[in-house]
Amino acid sequence: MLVTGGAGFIGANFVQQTVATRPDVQVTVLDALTYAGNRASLDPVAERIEFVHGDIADLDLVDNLVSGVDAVVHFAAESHNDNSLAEPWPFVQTNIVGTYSLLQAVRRHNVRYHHVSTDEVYGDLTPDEPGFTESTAYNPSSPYSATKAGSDMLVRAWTRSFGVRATLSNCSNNYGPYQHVEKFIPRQITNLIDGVRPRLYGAGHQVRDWIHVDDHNRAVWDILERGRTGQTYLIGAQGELDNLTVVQLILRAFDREPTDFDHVTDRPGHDQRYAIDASLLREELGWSPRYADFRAGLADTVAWYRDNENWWRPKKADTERAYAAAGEKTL
Ligand code: NAD
Ligand code: TDX
Repeated sequence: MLVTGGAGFIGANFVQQTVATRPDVQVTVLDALTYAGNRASLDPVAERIEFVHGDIADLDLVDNLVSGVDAVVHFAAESHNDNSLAEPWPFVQTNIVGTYSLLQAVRRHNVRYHHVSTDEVYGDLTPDEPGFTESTAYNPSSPYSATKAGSDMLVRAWTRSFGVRATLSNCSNNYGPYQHVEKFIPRQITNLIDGVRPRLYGAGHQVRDWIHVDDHNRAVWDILERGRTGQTYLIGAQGELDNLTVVQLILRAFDREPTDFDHVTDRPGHDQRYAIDASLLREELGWSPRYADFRAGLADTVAWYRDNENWWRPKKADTERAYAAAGEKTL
């Protein structure tokens, strides 16, 4: 199996889960080791996998790697909304051109392909609307979500026009170990470890539908093994919480007062609410989340960041400098 983006957050957890639970699967990781990639996230399985340092948009490299595998699971992406607002070009290049490169290779070699995508392609919801389903119309808001939407459309077209054996999944917000400190939950946990107050965009009323990364990755395996070709599956664990509540749960884990955070500049075009209806995945493939309790999963995640400072420390100062350079200010 070729796993792209295997040195990133979800990809590294996928590779670790795969090595632990499926000893018959041989994994090759292809990762460009951008600012978001970290070889150390694969240290626990380094002896059990092959690692290739390279770009998914490199057509010859990708063609060569794909020719030797039975399946491709495509996680590699530029993944952070705030970065896509500051500089959109890498998102177009990696998310769209990179996906094109993989699709051409799986088409040529008739290799099974699974495409990992996001619920953000559907835009956002008002408080009363039902959750996204597989038939919700695409309506992306940010350069990040627009390029993910574009990549999904390429997959659909290559499936219909060229018979590529592809499945797609669109998942909600993930949390868990090995997530980059630019993202909401690890940023606040590592701020608190450093004695810095959490940073909440605007009033914090935006809602995200949280899922533990291991539950996401078990769903990816279910789809890979039993999903229907051409089908999209939404992945979510009924984990809707507003950002203010999440910050206050993190503060509680550090025995700090619930008001001990700062409101900072809001994100332009900030999506208000995401929510997933995962009925198809649950009913057709029998998937259900193991981390039904967000508070327990969050406690594990806080413990992981406390225990693994060596992993995140090298990225922390640069990340905070980038937020300051982008103009983030306390309100
Ligand atoms: P991440 O930013 O942590 O990791 C991305 C990885 O891709 C990094 O290791 C990076 O080095 C690699 N990469 C980037 N550009 C590359 C290129 N051109 N060639 C090869 N490798 C490259 O991202 P993540 O949070 O693990 O997200 C993984 C996938 O899951 C993405 O496709 C993302 O859109 C999707 N997703 C993420 C979430 C979430 O909450 N994080 C939710 C739903 C879907
Ligand atoms: O410091 C912060 N303060 C804050 O209030 C940060 C970094 C974020 N936020 C808010 C913005 C969002 O409403 O928290 C929420 C979550 O922010 P992110 O972690 O940046 O995630 P989001 O923009 O929702 O996108 C994530 O989920 C979908 C991933 O980064 C995407 O890759 C995935 O597709």
